[in-house]
Formats: sequence, C-alpha cells, structure tokens
Amino acid sequence: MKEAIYHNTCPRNCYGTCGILSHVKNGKLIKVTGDPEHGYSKGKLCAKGYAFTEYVYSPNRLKYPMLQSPRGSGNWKRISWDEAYTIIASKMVELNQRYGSNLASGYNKYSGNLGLLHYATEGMFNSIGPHTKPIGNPCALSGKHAMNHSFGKNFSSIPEDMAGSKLIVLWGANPAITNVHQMKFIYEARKKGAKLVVIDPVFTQTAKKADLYIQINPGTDRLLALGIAKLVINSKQHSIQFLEEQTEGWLEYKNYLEDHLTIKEVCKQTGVSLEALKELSDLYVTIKPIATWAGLGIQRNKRGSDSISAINSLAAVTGNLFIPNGGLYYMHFDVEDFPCALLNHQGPEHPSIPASREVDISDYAANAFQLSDPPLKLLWIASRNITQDQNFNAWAKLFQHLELVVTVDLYMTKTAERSDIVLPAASHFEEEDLNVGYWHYWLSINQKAIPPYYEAKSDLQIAREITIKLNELSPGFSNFPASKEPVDWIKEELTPEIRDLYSFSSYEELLQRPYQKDRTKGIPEDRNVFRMFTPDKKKMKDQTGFDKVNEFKLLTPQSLLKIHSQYASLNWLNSPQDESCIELSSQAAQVNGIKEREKIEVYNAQGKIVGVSKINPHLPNTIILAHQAGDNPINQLILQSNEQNGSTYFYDSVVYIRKAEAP
Ligand SMILES: Nc1nc2c(c(=O)[nH]1)N[C@H]1C(S)=C(S)[C@@H](COP(=O)(O)OP(=O)(O)OC[C@H]3O[C@@H](n4cnc5c(=O)[nH]c(N)nc54)[C@H](O)[C@@H]3O)O[C@H]1N2
Ligand SMILES: Nc1nc2c(c(=O)[nH]1)N[C@H]1C(S)=C(S)[C@@H](COP(=O)(O)OP(=O)(O)OC[C@H]3O[C@@H](n4cnc5c(=O)[nH]c(N)nc54)[C@H](O)[C@@H]3O)O[C@H]1N2
Ligand code: SF4
Ligand SMILES: [Mo]
Repeated sequence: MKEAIYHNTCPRNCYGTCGILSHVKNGKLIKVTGDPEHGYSKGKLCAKGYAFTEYVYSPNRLKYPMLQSPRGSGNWKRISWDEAYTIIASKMVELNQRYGSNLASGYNKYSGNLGLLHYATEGMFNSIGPHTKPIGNPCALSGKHAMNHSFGKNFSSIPEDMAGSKLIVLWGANPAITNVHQMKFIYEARKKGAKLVVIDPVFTQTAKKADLYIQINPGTDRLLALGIAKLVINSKQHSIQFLEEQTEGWLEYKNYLEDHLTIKEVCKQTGVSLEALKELSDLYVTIKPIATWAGLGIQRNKRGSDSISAINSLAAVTGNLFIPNGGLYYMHFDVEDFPCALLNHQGPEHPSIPASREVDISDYAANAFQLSDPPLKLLWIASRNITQDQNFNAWAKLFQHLELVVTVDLYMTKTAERSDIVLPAASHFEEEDLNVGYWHYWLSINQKAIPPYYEAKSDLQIAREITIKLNELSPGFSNFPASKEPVDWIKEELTPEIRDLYSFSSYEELLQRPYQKDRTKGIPEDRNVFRMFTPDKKKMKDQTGFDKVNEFKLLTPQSLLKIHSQYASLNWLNSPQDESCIELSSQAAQVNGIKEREKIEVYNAQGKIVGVSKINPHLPNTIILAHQAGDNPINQLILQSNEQNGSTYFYDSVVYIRKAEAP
C-alpha cells in the first residue's frame, strides 16, 4: 500500500506547537517529519517530536480500560469500556442522589494535550451542571498578571522577528533546552552581528552561547532591572518622550529609583557585580533594537510578577517597546480569541446552586480536601500528572477521602497508579484537533492519521460515550451533544472573525497548511498606554534573605528530553538513571563531605528524596538543582506559601542536603 501523509500538530505544552507530517503505511505511523509550511517550526521537530513513533507504539502505553482493586494494590484487571462507563456513571448518579447536586464530582486537568478539542473534559463536566472544577494555571500566571499590568492585555512579540534584533536579552529563559526552534532565530540574529545576554542563576546550555552571562541570585531580577534603569536614566539616555507621553506611572517610577534604590543595594541583593551591571546598561543604551524576553523561569517565585513588570519597564525606559525587532517576549493567550465551545459549553442550571465550585489548581489536593457540604468524592484526572503539583504529599490524603478516582492517560503514570480506573487515551495521531500556539502565532490542524492504539479513545470520544451512559442511567443527567463529530467542533471554532484574523477562508484550506495570525490585526505592535512598574516600598524590602549556610534554594527547571513527567520511559530519549541526579556546587559538596556520584539526601520538613550527587562547578553555592517527576518526585519537597493567587512558586522552596545514610 502507498504511503499516505497527514497533517498533525505537536500538542505538548511547549513553545513550538510544531507542524508535523505523519507518514502512514498500512494504518501504521512509520515516520514523522516537520511540516515545512509551518512558518515557525519550518520543517523541523525536536528530538521528542522525532520520537513520536516510539511514543505511539511503546509497549508501556495503556491498551485497555482497567480497574484496580483495592486502589494502589497493583491488582489491575482489564475491563470493557462499557463496564468502566457503568461504574463511573453509576457513581456520579448515586452521588447526585446522595447530595442533591453534582458538586461531589470533580476533575483536575492540565497540560498533557493543549488542543482545543481537549476541552472535552471541561465540556463533559459542564454538561452535568454545577460540579467541582480547577481554576488557575500553575505555569504562567504570575507573569500573565505582570503582562496585563504593563500592557493592559496579554502581550508577546512575534518570535520570528527576534532574528532581526541587534541585542537579545534573556531573563530566566533557557531556549536551548525548552524552546529549541527559537535558537534558530537567535543564531540568525547573531550571524548578523547581534549580541546575546543571558541572565540566569544557572549557567545553562543557553548561557554557554551568550556574549554576556550574568549569574543572578534567584528571585532578585526586579532589582537588577531597576538598577540598570537607574544607570540608564542617570546617563540621560532614556527614552524620555515615550516615557512622558505614552506611559502611566513614569514619575512615580523615576522618583522611586532616585529616592529609594541604591546601586550598592542592587549589587548586594542580586549578587551581580557593578562591572556587569554597567556592561549591561551600556549595551541597553548603545544598541537598538533590543528584544527582551521575560522568561517563565523568573516568575516561579514570589517576586516573579514584580520582576516581569520591572523588566518590561526597562524595555520602556530604553525605548525598545513597540519598535520593529525590539519588543517584549513572554507568551500569549490567543486561544482566548476562539469560541472554545467545549470549554464554554453551558450545562443545565441547578435550582439552588448558581455555579460550579472552584478549586485553585496551584494547591488542588489540599484545597479539595477541605471541601465540605458536600465533600469531593469522585475525581476525574486527565492530561495531568500529579507529580507535577506542588504539595505533592497532600494528594495521598485527598485520595484516601475519595470514593472513585479515574485517570485518563496514555501511560501508567504515578497518578494512574493511584487510581481505581484508568482509561487509555488516544495519541494526537489517533484523533482530530485544532491547535493554537502560545508563543508563535500559527494555527494548525491535527488530522486523524492512524487508528487508535488497541482500545484507546480520545478525551472527546470518552466525553461523548459517558454522556450516553449517564443519560441511560438517569435521563437528562447530561446535556453534552454526544452526536456532534470532532470535525463539527473544529468548524465551530473557525468563526468568520477567526478566519479573518488568520487569513483563510475555510476548514478545507486549513487542512492544506498552517496559517499565521495577521500581524496587522491584533499582534503586539498596536500601541497602547504602557504602565510602569510601581514598586511597593514595603514589599521591596522583602529581599531574598538567602545567606544561611547549608540552606539551599531548590531549582527544578525543565529537561531537554522530557516534557515535565512525559517521555521518561521512552528508550530513544531517556535512561532511568538520569532522574535521580542532584546537582550541587563544589563548595556545597566540600562543606558537606560529598563526592561526585555519591548517594545523597535532599530534605526539608516535607520529606526527603535520595539521589546521586553531581558536582557542578558553575552552580551558585546556594542552589540545588534536581529533575522533575520520576519514581520519587521532587515535588514532595515543594510546598508554597499562602500568598498564591493561583500562581505556583515552585522555586521558593528551601532544602538541606546530607550524605545518604548507609542502608
Ligand atoms: N524540553 C522541554 N521543553 C519545555 C518543557 C519541558 O518540560 N521540556 N516545558 C514547557 C513549559 S510548560 C514551560 S512553562 C517552558 C519553560 O521554559 P523556560 O522558562 O525556558 O524554562 P525553565 O526551565 O522553567 O526556566 C528557565 C530558566 O529560569 C531560570 N531561573 C529560575 N529562577 C530564576 C530567577 O529568579 N531569575 C532568573 N533570571 N532566572 C531564573 C532557571 O535556572 C532556568 O534556566 O518550557 C516549555 N518547554
Ligand atoms: N518542581 C517543578 N514542578 C513543576 C514545574 C517546575 O518547573 N518544577 N513546572 C510546572 C509547569 S511549568 C507545568 S506546565 C506543569 C505541567 O503539569 P502537567 O500538565 O500535569 O504535566 P505533564 O507531566 O506534562 O503531564 C501531563 C499528563 O497528560 C498526559 N497526556 C498527554 N496527552 C494526553 C491526552 O491527550 N489525554 C489525556 N487524558 N492525557 C494526556 C501525559 O501522558 C501526562 O501524564 O508542571 C509544573 N510542575
Ligand atoms: S515538544 Fe515542542 S519542539 Fe518538540 S515537537 Fe513538540 S512542540 Fe515541537
Ligand atoms: Mo509550563
């Protein structure tokens, strides 16, 4: 049989949202290549993308619905889809009868697959009326608040334009690991003479490529940004007309720098030398256009939102906002332009409960455990691995309290292992979808290229089928439109406004190639008033205070060959021993009598994890670096403070180290 080629899109929570060409022979995915017509990924994938043939056919993939009894015992039994639906739907109906509403049923979902049709989970729960749902975003919320403060809306410049910048400043972003395609545009700029600055506490793979690397104490970026702005203003090289005419809060900002900020304090708190500070401020005043990237890494601490606001303001002070090849990079939320019909599906009203009960996703387990009247009793988990959640230990307590836990996933994750029922999810090659990026501005389709792996089903198909079962058991229980096909859901997203924004006229056209949002129609160049960072004097006094010997800040940034917990079991990408490696500085090793590749313990009041030491001579003495996920998840040690507002401060945790006790 001839080889057929389909259009797919990598749906991972990743900057690329890459266009894929899937080569299929006899119903089997035999190869994936990058789609050359995707204007951002330009015919390339990353290693994880090229490994999709292993991902799809891995023997570790879940094949059938399974029931574990008792939960956590490992005693799994294959069941049919109908049996699974019957157990789940009967429980939902019974809980409804017991409590008089569906508030005892809830879900937790995050970023396994970001395609728009994956809002099926939300749609399915909406269809039963008020229930319990997660709100917030554990990844990017602090920065989102800051961008909205600065620009009055979400804002992120066009990534391809970075290729024309003369100076690129990366604050807490590590694209050589997390955003490999962006490196192509950075290299292109450098070929034309641009300089690259990297500001990061860790000497990363990206930092290795930089002309200037600034090692900063974590959580102090706001001070560095203000300090540089002060030097720029002192040298009278600031963009005065822009600041006076197009910003709010300029005088207050300027007065704060004059009256309350000393360069000495900036150097002390940030750990950055005066020379480096001067060098960076010289670059900021002598070069234009400058692209500034406020990375996601800087906003994973309590001061992250302020830091991004301060970095944005530095771009304003130096006149680099709203100019070609300058601008400000973070991420955008253009998915909000779409109807998101599944997400916004309206369910039936309840006579006395006006809305669903919301649980902050940034501390879901602890918050859900507190719920009463009624308590949460059934939890549906999809596109989420709880190893990624801070306060991981709270999950054990919540699980004890739940009567039914259902996990939909492609693999037997730590979450699935703790569930009563697992349902095998289809991979994106086995379902239709529509994908919008959050970094670039391309929209692309995902075609069904191959039949499902064994009995796997898409989240949308599961929503459709469980609806039928619910209504069989209790007529009118759910109003989910079960007969609506995936393609109809996709077409519903492609409104005349969307087609105009992305310059295509029909679904059929989008099947041919990806389309980019028209830059004249709402991408960042439109000037609106910019709001300067307004430092709160009291809050600015709250410095890191991080100088206790033998107390370490735990940083757990992303890894090249995984997406959070995903892909760990793929042999093409990862070997099992990678996970337990714990990096520490030469001094930390020496003080604690630790040698290279020794068994060590990282611990705090939340617990301890054992790993193998790796001495990193470039690491600051106050930092421990560890991997996410794995068998013994590091997130056991991460417990954030109460000041959260839906954001998760993964990098504020303090840990201690010692040699592991002999067994
Ligand atoms: N390969 C791969 N790619 C990914 C992901 C993945 O898991 N694997 N995940 C995707 C997702 S969901 C996300 S959110 C993005 C994240 O993308 P990035 O933001 O690029 O990655 P992080 O590793 O979270 O953090 C970036 C850097 O911030 C630094 N950092 C930490 N604290 C501070 C600080 O206080 N100040 C400064 N200046 N730097 C600091 C860290 O040392 C790290 O090098 O990556 C996406 N891409
Ligand atoms: N310590 C520490 N923790 C962190 C971070 C950190 O920097 N440090 N980063 C945080 C960040 S930035 C993020 S974005 C979160 C990510 O948090 P999560 O989104 O929970 O992370 P993943 O590990 O990607 O887990 C997604 C799960 O969805 C499954 N999945 C994939 N596709 C589908 C599908 O189509 N359907 C269903 N039902 N399931 C599917 C995958 O197999 C995987 O098990 O982690 C956060 N956690
Ligand atoms: S993981 Fe990211 S870079 Fe790799 S193929 Fe998927 S979207 Fe592209
Ligand atoms: Mo993320």
